[in-house]
Amino acid sequence: MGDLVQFTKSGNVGVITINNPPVNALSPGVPEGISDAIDQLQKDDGLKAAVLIGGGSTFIAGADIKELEKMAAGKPRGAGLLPLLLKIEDCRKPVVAAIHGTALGGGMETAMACHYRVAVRSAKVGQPEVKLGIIPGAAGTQRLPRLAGVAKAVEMCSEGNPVAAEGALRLGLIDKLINGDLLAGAIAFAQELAAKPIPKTRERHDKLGTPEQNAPVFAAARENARKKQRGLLAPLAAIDAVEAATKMPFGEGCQVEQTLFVECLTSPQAKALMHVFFAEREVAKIPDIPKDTPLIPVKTAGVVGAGTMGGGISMVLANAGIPVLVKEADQAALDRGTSNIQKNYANSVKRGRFTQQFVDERLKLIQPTLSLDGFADVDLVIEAVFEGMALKKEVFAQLDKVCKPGAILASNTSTLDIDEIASATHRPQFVVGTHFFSPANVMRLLEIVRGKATSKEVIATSMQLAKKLGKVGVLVGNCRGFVGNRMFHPYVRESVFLLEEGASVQEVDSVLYDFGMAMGPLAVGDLAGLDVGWRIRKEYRHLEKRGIRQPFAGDRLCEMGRFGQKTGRGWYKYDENRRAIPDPEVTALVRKWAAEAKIPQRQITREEILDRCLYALVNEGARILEEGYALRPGDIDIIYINGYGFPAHRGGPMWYADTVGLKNVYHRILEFHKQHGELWEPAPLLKQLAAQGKTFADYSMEKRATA
Ligand code: 3H9
Repeated sequence: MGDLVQFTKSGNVGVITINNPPVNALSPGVPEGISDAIDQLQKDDGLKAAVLIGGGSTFIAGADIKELEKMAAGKPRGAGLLPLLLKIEDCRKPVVAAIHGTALGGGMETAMACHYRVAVRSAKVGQPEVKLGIIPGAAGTQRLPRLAGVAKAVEMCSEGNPVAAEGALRLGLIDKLINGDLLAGAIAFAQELAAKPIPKTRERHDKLGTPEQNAPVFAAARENARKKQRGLLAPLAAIDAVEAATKMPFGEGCQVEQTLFVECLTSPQAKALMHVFFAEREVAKIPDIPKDTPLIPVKTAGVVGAGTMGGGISMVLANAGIPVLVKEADQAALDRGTSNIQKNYANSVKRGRFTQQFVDERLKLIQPTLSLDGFADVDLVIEAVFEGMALKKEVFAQLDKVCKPGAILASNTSTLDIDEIASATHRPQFVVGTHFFSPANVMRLLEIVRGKATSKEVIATSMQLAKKLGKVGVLVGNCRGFVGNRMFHPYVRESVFLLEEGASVQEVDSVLYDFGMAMGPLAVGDLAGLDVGWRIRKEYRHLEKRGIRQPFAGDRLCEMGRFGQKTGRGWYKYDENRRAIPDPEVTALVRKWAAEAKIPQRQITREEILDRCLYALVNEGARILEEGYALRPGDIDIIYINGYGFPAHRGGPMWYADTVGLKNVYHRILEFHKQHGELWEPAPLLKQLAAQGKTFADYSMEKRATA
């Protein structure tokens, strides 16, 4: 049976324990071990039933995604899990799945092939495969509708979200909740089964509905998937597979599922999403910061600035249960900030995200103030004042005087030099950048900026805090714009250049939207406020090299007071519901300005729009990587997916470049270099990898090997 699965006895109940830490994935050896255990159970006349349970903190969290990655890359596939699950289901003695932690994917499929399922209250069950670009591949789409009904099965398989144990009990996915010790409860439950039937999920039909009942469920699910999971193949495939369960016998349904599973598994989307899964976990690993680095307890916090960012950050802290003082300079600004926080929470209640009780408790944790007095006791301060170096330094000098020794002093700057900010204090080792993305209470990304003196403890604490706040923390180096905004700058630059050369606002935005970006770059500018970039460009104009083309149309709009959504006009016009309407005036103005600047006008293809915008990201990303401001290409991908609306099913900009082929990307950049000059100078790392026929992923692997 190997080390991964143990078979023991407790009276007349066999106990099959899976021990494959950390999540008991169904890695090679686990299915074989379970199969051997079922053989032993059948053979042993002293045993009446069995419990299948996970050792450690969880039941089975699914197939081993590393193995799936290998299959996706062409490794021949074995028999899969299906035969084992039939063997469990056909066992002549009842098998009870005892669930704690999570039963996900193949784990859920295994549990559904057992005859009964019991769980602790904190357990969760689900079919999250679509999040990896695949669908359940071991009859999950066939057994789930038989247990939970068609509508719930369609939802769970196409959206991928787990269900908590109590909900699963109501659905019939779980037969009993166990209070107290799970194994003891499951054994007691198994002992009661001797006189009971041994139900086979695959033989149940009572919840499969009629064609008339099911047709609207499938139609609505497809419409929903097309809208909310735009461009993704797996959700639609999952719906097709569940539909097959309602239309054909179990065995045939499984064949349909298999065909769709393999189609999804071998698609570029699955490869990209599996990359994202592992990259998201790898960002937490920082080579020079060991896992056991001591953490600074963060029990209380202060936020300086109650504007959009400060207010959002205060909510994020309060949502994680951390009491927070929010400081503003004057009463009017403080009142505005407090009222915005209240409005945001009220909206969350309206949308069903939070209960009123949760919000009331959070609001009690947020304490507005006009002075820094209370800041003497807090463990962490996040500064979120206006983006200007002089002001930030003034705030940090005050914090240095007021805050207790050992408090973390963080800046929410999005572009400024964290070392210069730290120089205003006598404790630069406690200064760190925590760059939240707007709206801070919604966006998952948190760039954690490492200054040259930032201590390992402060970095480790910031990374852990990100997790506690429900964010993905990514460590970045201290360069202008850090990683995300440094790359965003050339991306937006190209989008405006394209306008100035003859493309329309809608053309540029629609190409990137159709690629899968949450919004086109120009619509993003309008949302964020065109004045933000304009102010930064003015501050840094002295650093621009003379004679190099700079985009100007956005700045001209700002000069006219068109700042985007907040002024009702930017690249688009906005109606009272903030819906974007194309504005012919902008087209005419850009044409006029381009003529004055003698920029030749031409027809621009969709392909050029896409390549110019995306390769601008990739080229800058390659520089950042080579200069060491991002640890890995995967870190850049995670930043772009979680902070900039890059489609996860494309894997992030660096992964996307790998899929296009770095040689192709490099040659296209060379063309742009020839046409548009210095701004398109290929990054040396890109040039090198293209010449070697390598990918960013190869580069990352080699770096890891030599670290
Ligand atoms: C599937 O089952 C297909 C089926 O239909 C069958 C077809 C035949 N495999 O997230 P964490 C690693 S598809 C391999 O930080 P948490 C993870 O990389 C699968 N490795 O912990 C990390 O490694 P490291 C369907 C896995 O407590 C470590 O475990 N199932 C797997 O925050 C800890 O992970 C899923 O999609 C795996 N399946 O969250 C579930 N899972 O320490 C995917 C985790 O080296 N997993 N690892 O960085 C999860 O959602 C979360 O990991 C879980 C725990 C909720 C379980």
